[in-house]
Amino acid sequence: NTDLFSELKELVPEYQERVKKLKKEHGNVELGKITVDMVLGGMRGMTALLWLGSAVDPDEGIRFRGMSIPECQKKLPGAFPGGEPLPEAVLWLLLTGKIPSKEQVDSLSQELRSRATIPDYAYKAIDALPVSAHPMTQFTTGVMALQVQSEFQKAYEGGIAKARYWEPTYEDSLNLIARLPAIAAYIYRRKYKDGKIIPLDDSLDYGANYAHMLGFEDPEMLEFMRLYVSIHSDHEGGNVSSHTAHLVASPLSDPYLAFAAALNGLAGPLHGLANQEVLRWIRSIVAEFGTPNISTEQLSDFIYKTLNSGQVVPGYGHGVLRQTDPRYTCQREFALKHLPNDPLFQLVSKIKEVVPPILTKLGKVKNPWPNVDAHSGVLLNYYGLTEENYYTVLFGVARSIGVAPQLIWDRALGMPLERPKSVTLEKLEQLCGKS
Ligand code: NMX
Ligand code: MLT
Repeated sequence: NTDLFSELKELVPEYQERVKKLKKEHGNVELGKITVDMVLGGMRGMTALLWLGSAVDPDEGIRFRGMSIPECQKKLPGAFPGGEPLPEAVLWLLLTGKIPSKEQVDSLSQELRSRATIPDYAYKAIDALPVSAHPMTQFTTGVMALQVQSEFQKAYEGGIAKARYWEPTYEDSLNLIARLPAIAAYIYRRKYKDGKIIPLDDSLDYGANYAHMLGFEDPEMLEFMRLYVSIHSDHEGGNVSSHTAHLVASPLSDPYLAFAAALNGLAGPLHGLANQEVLRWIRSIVAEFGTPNISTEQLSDFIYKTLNSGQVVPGYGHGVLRQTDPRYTCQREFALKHLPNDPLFQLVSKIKEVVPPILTKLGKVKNPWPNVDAHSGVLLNYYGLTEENYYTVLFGVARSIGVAPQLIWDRALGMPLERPKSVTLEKLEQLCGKS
């Protein structure tokens, strides 16, 4: 079956049955305790969300439908034999739990291209903002303009039955994923280049087409974009952007509304904006010493200067991970293969040696190791995408591939409106025996 919708349609009854059985037979099984620390500590460690596509192990990192990044690199189709996994293949995997064939992936590539028409008013909505607006502000504006074409909203207004909600959600999701690269590329070219739109190339896959529309043609950059989009797609359900999308979609807000909200969370410097902050920070190191080729002592002094001024070291630490992020590692492997002598890559490697012991010494940082954002910027910079304020937009395009499958499943499984209980400070004190 080369049609993703048909493949999914076959799976829906089976998944619905599994969820029904769990609710009926095991609804009272306890998954853990809720402590005061969890309520005051950003809900860390609280298992409270169903997320089908991926799960993060604190030590091993992300698995997409049970597959590690190296396994995905081995088993998912690439643009050529041995190439990086195609984002379309990741989308197929996350949505269906099945490894797609090359034919299935090619058919999905074609389908995404055929859905990628951008209404003129979406460009105009972006044009209404000053060019100086942050790329993420322009991006959410563009996504909100795309919402005008929501199939879910139309179907709901037309009285669609609940059992079929997932179908227009699928339509919106695929349209959203298909249209994001063109919107994102428009913002890049408007803000940093000549403003001219580079049309989609019908011979290219999703990741390569995004690079192409940004204005890049180097096959190595195209290949890096495939890897970049694939590894940034999903990071289980609790990260701010994915959790936000799921929450906002729960009262039946359509995928555009939910994803625009997700992007607003991604734009925070402790989440997706960290990739921008990392390159800015690396550049400030180079500016301070006049060269990227600095000693361990100089680097150590600079890190302490950052910490002593009350800032975090961007690209280090994580809410769940307790080891080096495998998304960092695969980018490092890519860099070792393609740009081993790049001075900024060498600086990134040095930072990885010097930062963790310093963060560990602080005694409060739970994870001193690098995350995904510690590496992406130097690779993008090497291939000519030097404007770091744009980096979170790339992350945002990729995140749609992780978020959308769950929104479709949320509707297929009839997931309810999300509404957890909160507690007042007085009540919390009372519960702790401090009346
Ligand atoms: N540099 C300095 N201090 C840090 C760092 C860091 N990289 N990471 C954690 N800490 C501090 C943190 O600010 C907190 O301090 P305080 O108690 O004074 O408020 C303390 O260590 C304990 O924090 P953790 O429990 O280790 O981390 P938490 O789960 O709260 O936060 C992050 C996780 C990712 C927000 C945090 O590690 C951070 O701010 N990192 C830098 C920003 C970053 O790289 N974010 C990107 C995450 C990945 N992504 O793409 O989303
Ligand atoms: C992500 O990819 O969403 C980040 O690593 C943050 C997270 O998982 O909390």
